[in-house]
Amino acid sequence: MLDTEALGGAVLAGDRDAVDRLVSSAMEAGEDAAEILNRGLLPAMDVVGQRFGAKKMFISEVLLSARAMHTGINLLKPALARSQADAGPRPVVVLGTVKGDLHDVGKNLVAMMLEAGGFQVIDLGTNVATEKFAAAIKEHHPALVGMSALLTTTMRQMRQTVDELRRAGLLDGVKMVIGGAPVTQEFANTIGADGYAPDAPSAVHRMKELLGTA
Ligand code: B1M
Repeated sequence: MLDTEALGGAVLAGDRDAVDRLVSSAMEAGEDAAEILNRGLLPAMDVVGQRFGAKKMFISEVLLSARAMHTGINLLKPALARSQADAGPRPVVVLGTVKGDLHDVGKNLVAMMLEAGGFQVIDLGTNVATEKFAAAIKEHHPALVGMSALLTTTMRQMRQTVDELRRAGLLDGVKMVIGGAPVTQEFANTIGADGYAPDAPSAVHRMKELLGTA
């Protein structure tokens, strides 16, 4: 039985041990991994965002919440992957949070859901400069590149990175999907991205659509 209140409270308190215990016991009780993620972990991170925005939480506390969230996500990862794994060849996605941006909770969720959805993810992490995207594209020949930005300032960086990769010919034949809280479909249109997704499940769906496998 999933105790959403206790789990949400543990994320808010940044209590990794409690998150570990509550997620583990919910899984042992047969609770669906996607339910634990969608009803227990994600809503708590929304509350963190509201409190941070209202200056009711310090950055240090937000970081602890983000780490507690990662603890939960890591526990769910194998179950989510098992439930959705694909038997066919796995299209490669190069994924990263753009230069100047250190937010990775959402990007990690996207990575996890993509892996669970049958993609091979080359996760470049956060604060990824154009050169690093370029090197990964040359090395891994991905079908798709995914970029995340959580700050209005790094949306500008996203535009620059996309422009630079395009000018270098590195996006020829490669589909580009972007996301992150301030990113919109309109912004995706202005920078010429092939797709925008508001959340991790729709990122997987959009990428499959672009490959014609949705
Ligand atoms: Co920051 N931060 N932060 N922060 N932080 C925001 C983004 C902010 C909205 C908070 C606020 O003011 N209300 C605000 C941005 C304002 C703006 O630019 N408009 C902000 C700020 C200002 C800052 C700093 C500048 C604060 C400071 O230092 N004064 C600083 C910047 C540091 C930097 O990056 N250079 C900063 C720092 C931090 C922490 C390090 C403390 C921490 C990050 C820890 C970490 O990620 N490891 C942090 C956090 C946690 C947040 C909030 C509270 C939560 C973000 C989060 O994890 N959300 C955030 C407020 C908010 O978003 N409500 C905030 C949960 C996550 C699941 O959602 O990341 O949106 P999200 O991802 C979603 C979708 O967006 C989408 O799918 C995900 C899952 O469904 N998605 C994609 C994401 N990437 C995608 C890619 C895709 C498709 C979909 O395709 C490839």
